[in-house]
Amino acid sequence: IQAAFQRDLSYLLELIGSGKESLIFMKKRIRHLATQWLRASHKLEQKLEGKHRDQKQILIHIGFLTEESGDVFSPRVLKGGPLGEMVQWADILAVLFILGHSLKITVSLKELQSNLGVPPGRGNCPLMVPLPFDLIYTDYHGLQQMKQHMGLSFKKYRCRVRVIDTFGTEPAYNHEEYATLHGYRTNWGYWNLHPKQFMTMFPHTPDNSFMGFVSEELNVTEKQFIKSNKASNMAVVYGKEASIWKLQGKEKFLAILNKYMEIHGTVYYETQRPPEVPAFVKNHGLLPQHDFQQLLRKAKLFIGFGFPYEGPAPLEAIANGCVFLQARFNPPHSSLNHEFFRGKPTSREVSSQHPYAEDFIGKPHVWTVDYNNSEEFESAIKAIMSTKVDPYLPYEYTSEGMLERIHAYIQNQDFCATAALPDKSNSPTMQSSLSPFSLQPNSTVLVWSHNVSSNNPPAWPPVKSMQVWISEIGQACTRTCQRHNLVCEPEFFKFLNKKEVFQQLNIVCDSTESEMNHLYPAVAENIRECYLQKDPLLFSCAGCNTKYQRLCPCRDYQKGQVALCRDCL
Ligand code: U2F
Repeated sequence: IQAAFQRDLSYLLELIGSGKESLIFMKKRIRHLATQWLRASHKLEQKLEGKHRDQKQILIHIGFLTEESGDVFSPRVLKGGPLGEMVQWADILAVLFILGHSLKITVSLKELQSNLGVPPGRGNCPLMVPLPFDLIYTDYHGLQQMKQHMGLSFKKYRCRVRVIDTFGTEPAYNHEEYATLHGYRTNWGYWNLHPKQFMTMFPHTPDNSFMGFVSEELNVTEKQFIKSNKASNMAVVYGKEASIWKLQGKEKFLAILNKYMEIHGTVYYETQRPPEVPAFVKNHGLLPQHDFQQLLRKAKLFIGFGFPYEGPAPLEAIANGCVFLQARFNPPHSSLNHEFFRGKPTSREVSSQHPYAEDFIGKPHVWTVDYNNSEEFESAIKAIMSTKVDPYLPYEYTSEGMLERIHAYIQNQDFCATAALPDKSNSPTMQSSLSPFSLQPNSTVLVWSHNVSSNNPPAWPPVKSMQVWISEIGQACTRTCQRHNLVCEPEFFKFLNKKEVFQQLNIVCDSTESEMNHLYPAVAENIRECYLQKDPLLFSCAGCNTKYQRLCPCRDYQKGQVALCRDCL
């Protein structure tokens, strides 16, 4: 069936149900952003020019909101607890609904079971029940519940699952056998999913799919108004929980800030002012989302103290014309050295409170400085106060951008097909075409030189967006591609994982081995040893080791929409 854009959001609000504080928050957000969503849906519809879109049957099971997983978030919605996840789920619901798919939404185990067709009380039944959904969006908690309650069907249908996973899961942690053998086991498990089935809040690693969320958009008049009404000496502190004010050493930089600016906070409190918040700070208490945006519209500066990591608020601040000032982390925080990331299935190094803001946005909107260096901090404040900055929102965080991206995933990502036809499906084509790549003059880059015709479904992203680069020793593919203004595309590893490709790259291999290692294909230059990847599930953009130069499949991307290549729509 053809999917038709669906614009009556009241039906979605009904589907969501009510009761929990978290659901109320999500519905309020959807209602508040309704006009923006509708405008975006018209724009995308025009852009797609009537292109056929399949309508999917979709189950959305928000595991972290179920009582069975403890539902620790709902009671904290009004108390300064994390809202980022709720923001994202609200937007996911809006997107899937507007794109015209048929949705079922569950936030309890009972509803999940009844939608899956599992008879209640038949928890671990080994039955093979046909799954009435093409796609299931859930999170790690929901995944666990499905595994427990779907019996044998779980294995068969897990390729239809999409896991909303804030910080991401790297391939080395996802692969059961590999994780167990090499110390990548975590509390979140090793699910042997296709790594692109994990969907993150920011484009953290190209190994996963970037889901994202949206920020409120402004029209030209609003932007003008904001610009002329900015209070150049007003700062808002990032953080709604009093605990962030416990940060050691904050007195020094707060004193400097206080010399120049009036400091505001939105820290939750019950009856009294939280003792952690100094008296010179004007605390508004936790604000409803919309009021928080209004505060940001007046403020010049949004300042982070180092926590929470990678939340939505800095994007909202920048979208409302604030400059975001944050601390550089040196050394970077990661699961190896920081409590918050410990046990998370990623080795990503977080170089500041908000690496996306640092790397994808940067100056003049984002300043990342060393807070221990008073001079650097003070001169940043002065410079910020005297710079005029326009409100800015990257396209991928607009409603149109998110609709477009999720549309592209739904119509093109098919992990069930790959599961049925593992990597080998591409070999015949590769072998029959002797020179699938052509060498560029500087001899490091290979580009796909002609169309591949085969009976297999066409690759997505399309192969013509591929460029192959060899990493420097000790460099991850993520970084290698970035350095060439490209993005690593793990879907293309299968085209590189061949002996011939080493030859075409002029790499001399005295021997070639095929092993399970998330850094392969790679070469150890000094010993002229080449390595191929034995298990496609381990293809990984992330990861490096001082022994290897990696073969990196990079691709182009649309400006402001890193998830999509130029010809991806
Ligand atoms: C992040 O979670 P947080 O909820 O702490 O992230 P924030 O960036 O603070 O923003 C969440 C929303 O809170 C809203 C604001 C944001 O959309 O509009 N808000 C509000 O409604 N009222 C206020 O007074 C202030 C802000 C992240 F998203 C999670 O994934 C992480 O688990 C968490 C820890 O790193 O950080």
